[in-house]
Amino acid sequence: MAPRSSGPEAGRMSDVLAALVRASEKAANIARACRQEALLFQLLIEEKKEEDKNKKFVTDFKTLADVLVQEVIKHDVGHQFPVLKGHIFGEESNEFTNGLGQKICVKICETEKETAKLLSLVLDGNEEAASALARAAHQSAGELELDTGHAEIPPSTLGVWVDPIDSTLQYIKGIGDSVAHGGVHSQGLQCVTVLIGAYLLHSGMPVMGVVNQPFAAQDPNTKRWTGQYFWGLSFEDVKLNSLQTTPDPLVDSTHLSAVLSSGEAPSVREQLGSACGGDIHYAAGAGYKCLCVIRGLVDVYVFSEDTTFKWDCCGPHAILCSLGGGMVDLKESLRQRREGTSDQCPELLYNAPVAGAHGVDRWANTGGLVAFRSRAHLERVLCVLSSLPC
Ligand code: 2IP
Ligand code: CA
Repeated sequence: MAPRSSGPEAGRMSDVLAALVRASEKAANIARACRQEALLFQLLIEEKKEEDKNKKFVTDFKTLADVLVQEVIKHDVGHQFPVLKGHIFGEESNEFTNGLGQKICVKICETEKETAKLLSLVLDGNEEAASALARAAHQSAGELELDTGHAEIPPSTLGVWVDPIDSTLQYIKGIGDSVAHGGVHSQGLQCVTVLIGAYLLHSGMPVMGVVNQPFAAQDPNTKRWTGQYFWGLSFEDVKLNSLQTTPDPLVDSTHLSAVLSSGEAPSVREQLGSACGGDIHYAAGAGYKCLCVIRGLVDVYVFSEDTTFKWDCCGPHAILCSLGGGMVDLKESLRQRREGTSDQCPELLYNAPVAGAHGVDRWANTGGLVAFRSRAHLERVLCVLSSLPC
């Protein structure tokens, strides 16, 4: 595929966004391919190294699928927009150690054959599995045109955060028959998402995002899964998304519904539980919980802990902004209100690491978050949680 942009500064926003959506579709294809072949899937699990460990899980998993998906996204987006190459960041390191103790950097090569050869080193010589993965990595995701008008943005001003497979635990568990309550799945493959978000390097504000749900529905007969994706763009006055809904000016903020992590602090669960009068859900996956807000299944996603990261939020955040909502730092918002320094809530930003932090914690959302579509709901949450220590 020839690069589409004519120069480093060329770039209709729709072309960049289409590249992100296409990459997410390819990622979703790989995620499905790995999951649907049990033997292949078993081969892919490797434990995370100490530094990279999400401290929340006793055992977290890094899968080759995860790494491969991230490399495919980097490769495809970087190929189309070469200036973005050094600005695509993700959760995973691409270094693997095989059974012989050899360190191998997983990457997408020029040809499918070369990629298969490299992958077979990671897979201790399992050429069949390596070829299957390489095939998925080199398959075209098809053409895609997005009509987002003529807004332009130089790709060189953008950074990109990628979470190749959010909710890895659900991906590994592979539960296919979870039942949704109020449209929300508490667990299962439906909670798995591919998250890609672009932000402005200078300000850290998110501008474009894709949330791809590879396992949205399963055919009861064939057991094959189909996915769906949602995108959004929010740059200056341009606000567009694939949901085709307009923000409702008459939001009923007296009623509140929320989705929380099952690991949420008891006090937050209690306070929000009573404010929501029972309309509260618990679900796996930071990306999936954001998707529940984006789709209007719940009003807010609140998280008071520090175990979400920039790659979990950037893509969904851009979509929420395109809907007139946003994603703010919970504790910083509460603190500024308490001190009377500002009643503007600080949005999460994506361009600066946490000072003094190491490993993945450099990119943690340390003050927790509130994801919302309407400011009225955000206000309500801050009011309900006003006594939370911050
Ligand atoms: C995880 C994943 C978890 C989430 C955690 C994220 O990302 O989304 O599900 O915890 O915050 O960092 P919870 O489900 O309790 O909200 P990953 O699966 O990519 O490690
Ligand atoms: Ca994640």
